[in-house]
This record gives sequence, C-alpha cells and structure tokens, in this order.
Amino acid sequence: MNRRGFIKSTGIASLALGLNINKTFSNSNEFTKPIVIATWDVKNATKKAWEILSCDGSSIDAIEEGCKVEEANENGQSVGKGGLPDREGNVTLDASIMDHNSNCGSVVFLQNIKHAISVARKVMEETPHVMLAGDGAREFALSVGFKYENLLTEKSKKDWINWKKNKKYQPIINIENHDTIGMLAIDKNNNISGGCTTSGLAYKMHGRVGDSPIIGSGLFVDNEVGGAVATGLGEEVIKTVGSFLIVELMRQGYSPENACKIAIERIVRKPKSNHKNFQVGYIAINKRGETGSYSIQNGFIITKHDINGNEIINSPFSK
Ligand code: SD4
Repeated sequence: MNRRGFIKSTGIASLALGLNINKTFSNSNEFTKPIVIATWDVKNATKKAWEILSCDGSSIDAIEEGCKVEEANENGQSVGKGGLPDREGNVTLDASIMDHNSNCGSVVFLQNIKHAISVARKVMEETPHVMLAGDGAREFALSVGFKYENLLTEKSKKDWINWKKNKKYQPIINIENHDTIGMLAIDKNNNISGGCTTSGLAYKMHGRVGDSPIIGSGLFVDNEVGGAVATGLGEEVIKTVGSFLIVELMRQGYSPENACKIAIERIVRKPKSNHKNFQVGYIAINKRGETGSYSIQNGFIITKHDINGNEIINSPFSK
C-alpha cells in the first residue's frame, strides 16, 4: 500500500489481542489529498468523484455523484438500474451515506427509484430520520422529485428466468455477485464522507436487507478518525458490525489495512465460520489520507483516484 511516514511497531497490543498485527503510529506526514477510493473496478465512478474533489468540491458531493455513475450503469448487475432481482423478480435497493458531521441517511428495500444514494442523502438532509424503508422510502423519494422507473432490465430479467430454471432456490454466494459500490473520500478541507449503494445479493429472499444501508455495518465515518465501507456477504458484515469496528481500530492507531484485516479475521475466525464459501471485502481511509483494504478471498479489487491518477489495486486477502 502507498504508505509513508514513520512506522513504529509494538508487540504489546498484538499480545493483548492475541493478534499478529502491528499498530501503525503516524507522525505529521500526510498523504496527498484529496483522495477517493471505492470497492471494485469502478473507474468511471471514481473519475466523477475526482472531478468534484479536484475542483475543491466537498467529499459528500463527490460520494453522491460518484455512486450515481454506477447506479445509472445498466451493465452493473448489483447496483441501481440493471441490478439482479430477488427470487420473485423485484429489484430492491439498499443505500447509505454519511458526512463529516456524522450525519447519515439510508434507504432499505427501495423499489423503482434508480438513485438510491441520492434518496439516502435526502433522508439525511431533509427528514428528522436516518432510515426509510420500502414503500415509505419510495413515497418520500417521489415526493421530493425522483422518477419512478422499472429497474429490471431485459438482461437481468433473462438471467433471473434462467436462474429459476437451473439453480437452487437459495442465494448464490460468490465473488461475481459482489460489486456493490462503497466509496470513501477526503476533500481539500480534510472532511471525510462515505456512501454505499447496492441491489444486494442476487436472488435474495423478498424483503431481505443487507449490510449496505446499516450505519456501522456497511458504512461508518468519523471525521476525527476515518471511514470504512464493506462489500460482500452482508449478513457476515452485520454480525460483526464491520465498518464501525474498523474505524474504532483506526482510532486505536491501526493503519487502514490492518484495521480491515482484523475485521476480516473476526469473520474468518468464528468457530463455525463457513468463510471459504463467501467473500467480504473492506476498504478504509484515515484522517491523514492513508488508505487500505482487506478481503477474505483473492479477487477483491479497489479503485483509487488521487492526484497521481485513477488506479485499480489488488486487495490483500486472508487465504
Ligand atoms: C449485501 N453487501 O447486500 C451487499 C452485497 C454486495 O454486491 O456486496 N453486493 O449483502
């Protein structure tokens, strides 16, 4: 990982936690800001976010506009329009957003509105609530001007029909299913924001909600410390409150990568962990602009855009 600065290791914390992971203490060296990172190969999304950040725009605007690129991309089958449906053929979306003041908003089980991330932002900014679900979320979205549309594309409909013929009546858990977009950005004013948007697991049970709209699980930001976001099998992320855990580990002095690694180990080391059959990936950024990621399986990639360009990075993984 792109890491500068004085690194001081201590065995004390590792011994106390029984972990072979060193804390990373930072001196005053800063990484180049602004920066945006995102889960998976989403160069168009990070490019859009970077356009905003590089013109001194805010991290929250960069997050919303960046995530919208993937929501509108009908070829992406796990986000927004074109997302794979649930077992009954309904495309249902989950999204969350969090700003540098710890304001947050989310929508769960949202149907017929493409830009779930923008609805989540409206929930954050224009309601006294944090989460809106289902019909209530859709009615709210329509009342503030969002367009009602059919999100099931011909391609996703065909795939669903084929799945019904050939597959077992249970969600398929593999890496190809997981390209939720999770995004974190730090702007020129040193403010961190994050967002996460997904159609969730393909062929999930009707009504199933994943980690992405759950603040602390799929996403967490604390502007004093940093932010984290998750992708992969949401049930496992929820059980370990992964993103909050990562931010708290960074508060204790762990680097973003090591914090993500510990959160992944929480999942992998469970007594009856079935982790060989699913993927979870985390990305994180700290206040200095240091970034990191970690996943269970090989194959998790992240996209990072800073002044040096827009690049894809292979994530370290646990097995
Ligand atoms: C979920 N974390 O709903 C999401 C899945 C995912 O692309 O990453 N999908 O569990």
